[in-house]
Amino acid sequence: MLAATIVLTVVMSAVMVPINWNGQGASTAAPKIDTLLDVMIILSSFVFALVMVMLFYALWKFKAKPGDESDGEPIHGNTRLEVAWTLIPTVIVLFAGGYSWAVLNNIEEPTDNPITVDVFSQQFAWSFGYPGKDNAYSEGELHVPLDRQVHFKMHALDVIHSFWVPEWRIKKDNVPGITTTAIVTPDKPGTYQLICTELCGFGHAAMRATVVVEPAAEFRKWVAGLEEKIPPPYLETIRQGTETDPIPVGAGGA
Ligand SMILES: [Cu+2]
Repeated sequence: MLAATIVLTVVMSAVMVPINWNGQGASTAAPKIDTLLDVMIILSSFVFALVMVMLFYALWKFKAKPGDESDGEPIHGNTRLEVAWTLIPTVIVLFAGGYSWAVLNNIEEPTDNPITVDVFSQQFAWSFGYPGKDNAYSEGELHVPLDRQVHFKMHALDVIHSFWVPEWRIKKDNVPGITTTAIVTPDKPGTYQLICTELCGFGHAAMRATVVVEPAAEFRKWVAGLEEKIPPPYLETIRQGTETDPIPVGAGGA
């Protein structure tokens, strides 16, 4: 049975691990999260294989003979089996939890000079506030510098939304009344899409914004050219939001 379980685990992992489930990666977190997913696939394959092998073994081994109409034997527990089916899942879940925790700690490790960008979400649009110029503000288009850690401070103006750029792998809820933080270091220049991934109303499916990752000099030029300022009610939202991020973050200069 153990041999069959191992063979099935290896076959399923060999089919599923090479698939690029998350698509292109464009942040320092992406390869770490993709590796985490691969490890979870292997663990899940093992659990699935174990259950299937035991199921089919039982079907074959304990099949009733033709004409046998008698009741099954009553079963009064099996200590060894019960210890095994408690211990194995406990070890797997603790390992998965510990490993995920370590990855999250690693990808959220603050660097020396992060930049802070405010994210405002509302039905059904995104807008952004930048440091470096007095409350510079853009709607529907987010620019960030390449290879520099960005701390996105999330402010929901009405209902819950969720910030997701698939290439960065990070997803974070925007919740009215509190300020949540997503930490990302984009490491590939290009244009991406910010997608709302929390069903927030009728226009949810269209709640997207363009994300441009560009070298620092171009980013500074772009922010300097912004004419609009963060609207006063939005500044009030920032002031009133309860900070949930334990890491003290100053307004990083551009
Ligand atoms: Cu939405």
